[in-house]
Order: sequence, then C-alpha cells, then structure tokens
Amino acid sequence: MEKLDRRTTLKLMGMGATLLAAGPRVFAQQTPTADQLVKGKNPKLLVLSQRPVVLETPYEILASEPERTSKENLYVRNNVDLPGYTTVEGASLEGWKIEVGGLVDKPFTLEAKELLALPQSEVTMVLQCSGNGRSLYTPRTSGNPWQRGGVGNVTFRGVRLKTLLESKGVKLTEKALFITAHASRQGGATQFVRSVPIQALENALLALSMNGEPLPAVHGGPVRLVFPGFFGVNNVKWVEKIEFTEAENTTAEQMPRYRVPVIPNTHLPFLPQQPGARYPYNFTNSRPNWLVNVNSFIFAPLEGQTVEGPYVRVEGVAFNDGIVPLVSVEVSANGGRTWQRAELATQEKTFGWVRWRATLLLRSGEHEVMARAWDAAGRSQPLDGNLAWNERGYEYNGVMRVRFTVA
Ligand SMILES: Nc1nc2c(c(=O)[nH]1)N[C@H]1C(S)=C(S)[C@@H](COP(=O)(O)O)O[C@H]1N2
Ligand SMILES: [Mo]
Repeated sequence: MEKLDRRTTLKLMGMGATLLAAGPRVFAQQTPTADQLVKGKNPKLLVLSQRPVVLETPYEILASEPERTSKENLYVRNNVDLPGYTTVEGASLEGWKIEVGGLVDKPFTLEAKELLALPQSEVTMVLQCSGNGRSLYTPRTSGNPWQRGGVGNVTFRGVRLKTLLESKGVKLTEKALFITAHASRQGGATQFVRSVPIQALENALLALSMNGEPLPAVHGGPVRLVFPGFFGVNNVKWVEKIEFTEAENTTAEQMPRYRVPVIPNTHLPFLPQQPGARYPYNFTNSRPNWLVNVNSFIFAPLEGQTVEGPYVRVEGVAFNDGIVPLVSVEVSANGGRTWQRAELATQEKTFGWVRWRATLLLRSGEHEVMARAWDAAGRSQPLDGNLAWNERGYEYNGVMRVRFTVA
C-alpha cells in the first residue's frame, strides 16, 4: 500500500469521525431491500447481490404461487445490469432496434415495434437459474448462494423467431449451427452474450409480455429472446442482436462460466467430479447449461410445519426440458425404501411446471418426505444431489426432502 500524505490521512480520520457520530444507522442503511433495488418487487425477496442485482424468491413465497410466479415475486439474476431497467413496469419499444445477421442469406435490422404487427404466440415456461439449489452442494462452490428460489413459472408472449425470419423471407445458411444473442450495451453496460444450438430455433420467442402484462424492464423488457426448456442464462434480456453462428460464442458467460464437465464423446449428463476438485474447462470436456434437467419441488407441507393427520396432502410441482412428458412424481415417507405415486395435473409435454399431489397416511409425529420426478426419457433426480457436484455449483436436481410434524 502507498503511504498516505498528511492531508489524506486527516481527511480519512474526519470521515471516520462522521461515521462514528452517525452511529449504527449508517451501516443499517447499507443493505437496501429488494423493492429499493428494483421498483415493484416484493420487499421480502432475498438480496443475494446489489450490483449486479440478484434477488431470490423466499421458498414460502415461491410455494404460495403454484400456478404462475408473479412479476413481484419472480427472482432476478443480472450478470450485467442495464442502467435504468430496474422496475417491474414495462419498458418503451420506441427506438429499440434488433439486428439479425450472421450466417443468413439477408441480414436485416428490425424496429422492435414492428413485432407488434406480426402473429403472436404464447408459452408458459420454467425460468430457472442454472445455479438454483447451489447452496445444497458440499463443499461450498463459487457463485451466488441460491437456495431453491432461483426459479419461477411464467407466461411469455411475443413473436416466434421463426415467424420473424419467415416474414422477412430470410433463410439460414447450412453452417448456422448456433443462435448467438447479444444484450444491449446502452448506458455503458458490459457485454452479455449466449449461444444455444440451432435446434432451439424451434421454440425461440421474442417476448414482449409476461403474465399478460408488458414485459417488466428488469426481466428484459422491452424485448427478450426466450428459449423454452433452456436454463435462465440462455434467455437473453434486452436483446439487441441475434446472430446465426458456426460456433459457440467465446465470452465468459459461455466459457468457462455456465458449463458443467462431461466426458468427451459420451452421452453422460455430467462427469462426476471429486467434490472440491478443480477442472480445466474447455469446449470439448464440458457442455453449457442448456436444457433444464428433471426437477421437482414440494410446496406443501413446508419445512417445520405441523399438519393434521393421519391423511396428509403432499403437493408440489415438477418439470423437465419439455422435450418429452413427465410420466410420474413419486413420494416417499420412509427415506426412499418405498415410493407412492402422486397424481399429475397433466400427462402432456410442457415447458411449464406441472402440479402434482399425493395423499399419504402418516401417524402422529415427525416425518421426512421426499419427492422425485421421472420423465418419458427415463430421466429422474438423484437421491444424493451432491453426485453432480461441480466447482461452479450448476444444475443441482437432488431429491428434495421436507421435515414436518403430524399432530
Ligand atoms: N441481458 C442479460 N440477460 C440475462 C442475464 C443478464 O445478466 N443480462 N442473466 C441471465 C441469467 S444467468 C438468468 S438466470 C436469467 C434471469 O432472468 P430474470 O432476471 O428475468 O429472472 O437471465 C439471463 N439473461
Ligand atoms: Mo442464471
């Protein structure tokens, strides 16, 4: 450290005296609540980071909206804040432009408000940070310590990217293997870029609204490129440029961040890593957090509650990447020795979460109940979520357990 000159030293001492005189109030003021960081958010959201803004939905609040997550309660994850876009109100489309280019026959620039004149589509989908559940990994990994509240189920409406390309008569060239989306850098924001495989074009949507209202500015309004079935990170907010590319982008959000280890040339979902070990991420020994893995949550009873018995209604939600339907959710009250099938709200494939419920016969006393989902591709959740430990703590989908008391 450099030596301080006399004047600086005196100034610093003065500041210290002011802080001391102001007392603990100064320190109390230093942690803003969620609604102070993002206008219109529920003040009860947990502030994981102020800059960039990261807000987690407390579990009881998530569970209180089993159909759809409201804009007030939906988690926020910014890697890069867009100055001024810190409200749940919509943002103006006026003057917003989107460039579409790369490996297409005719690149073009679109006035975003032109989207209003094209046919609109709607999709209800799970928006989930790939770091959701991260704090359940041991040892602790790097990244925001999400519990299970980095997720929500929302309805986006807007124009399919396919529809837009067709309306402009634009065709992809054969080498277009990835869709690479760039966020606006207005106001001096640093770049945020993500690539997804070209197959994601099938359901890609330029979203203009969420839950029937203008897309909240903090959630990417006026326009966000969403990919149903893909983890949160791929759903680029404030989209400004869409490129069709031959390779994945090489910015930090694509490599080394937002990836999990894989064994090259296998179809294993992940490479079991020795918990605590480091990994030399590159494009062949790892894959991006793309498709959402099978997961389920128990919304009732909640941890620590006392409920009436002996028949106890257990309920929650389950989801996967929407490519195949979920086939069952099973519930166990004896540590996984036996499982009972829950009833699913739908047998159809969907990008949204699916509600489930079961009635268990339980005697008075303390219980621990677990739930796990299965889909039509035979995919499920590990009893020990730590099997997928990876140093950045992504894609946790270990079976959830709740402890409660039957009166
Ligand atoms: N432009 C932009 N898009 C972004 C991000 C970002 O920082 N900037 N964060 C991503 C991540 S990591 C997640 S989990 C989701 C969170 O979406 P939400 O804030 O609307 O809940 O947005 C994704 N899209
Ligand atoms: Mo995320």
